[in-house]
Amino acid sequence: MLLYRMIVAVICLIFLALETQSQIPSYNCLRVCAPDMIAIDGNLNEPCWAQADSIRLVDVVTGANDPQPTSVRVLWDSVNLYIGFMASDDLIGATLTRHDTTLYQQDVVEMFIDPDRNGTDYYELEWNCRNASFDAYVTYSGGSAHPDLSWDAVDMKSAVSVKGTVNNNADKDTSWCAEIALPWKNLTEETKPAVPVAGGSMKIGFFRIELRTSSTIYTSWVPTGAIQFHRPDKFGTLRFGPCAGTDVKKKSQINGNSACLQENTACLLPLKKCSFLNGSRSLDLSGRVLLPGN
Ligand SMILES: [Ca+2]
Ligand SMILES: [Ca+2]
Ligand SMILES: [Ca+2]
Repeated sequence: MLLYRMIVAVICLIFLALETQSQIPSYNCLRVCAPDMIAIDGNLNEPCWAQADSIRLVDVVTGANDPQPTSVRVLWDSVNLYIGFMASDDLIGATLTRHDTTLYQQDVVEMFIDPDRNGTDYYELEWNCRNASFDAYVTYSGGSAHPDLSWDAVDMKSAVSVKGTVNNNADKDTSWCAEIALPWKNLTEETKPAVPVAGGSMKIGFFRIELRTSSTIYTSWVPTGAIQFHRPDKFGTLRFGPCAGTDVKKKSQINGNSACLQENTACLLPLKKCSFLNGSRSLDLSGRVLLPGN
């Protein structure tokens, strides 16, 4: 009888673990397949962004939808991780403008990224509507996060656009948008640069803090059940999608085939079969670069 109960308990624990695991979402991150396709100007109007899936943040405690939605899109290439936050907001405001100040005490969007997925150290980055940024290398142990603000993403580029007026409560605003390029070379976790590979993955979290007139709203990609963002076990999975080929150089090198030009302007997979000026390469439907004779 005791053995039977132990077997049942083990089975229940396995199902519980599987269920918990299944609650952690995954994001298929498309690769930007040509250089200089994204201008970091605070506008997500490049065709790449339109093709990227959108994550909607939810209440970090309850998982409920936020009446002022926040969407996050992510892209990658061998140089950068690209992040686009679009934050609906009828009351846009922030007064902090200096780097590494307490941006999290005001309206802010945040990303935590754990390149080696170990859950014991990761990077925390934040941006506000003034394009001020905060970045820290966080060690996590015993359920506590220990941020080191001396770490800076020195080559990170960000830009913000605002539909509305900042720090003017007399009118009704619409939204603000942060567009970011975070170079992999800055993520030297445990002294090893983070190098994404197609088919590989990292752990990542997205968050937002909104100061309302009478409350503060905390949202997250994955609810943690408490007003607590530092839960690396609740980070989602960022999966790196395949690339049409690093051989694809610039739009100007692409043959005048309008379909190909359009596809490559979008710079994402899958691509139609395209010919290039030198006639030596084309792309198949899976986006692979085909060599002559293939
Ligand atoms: Ca842009
Ligand atoms: Ca780590
Ligand atoms: Ca810093």
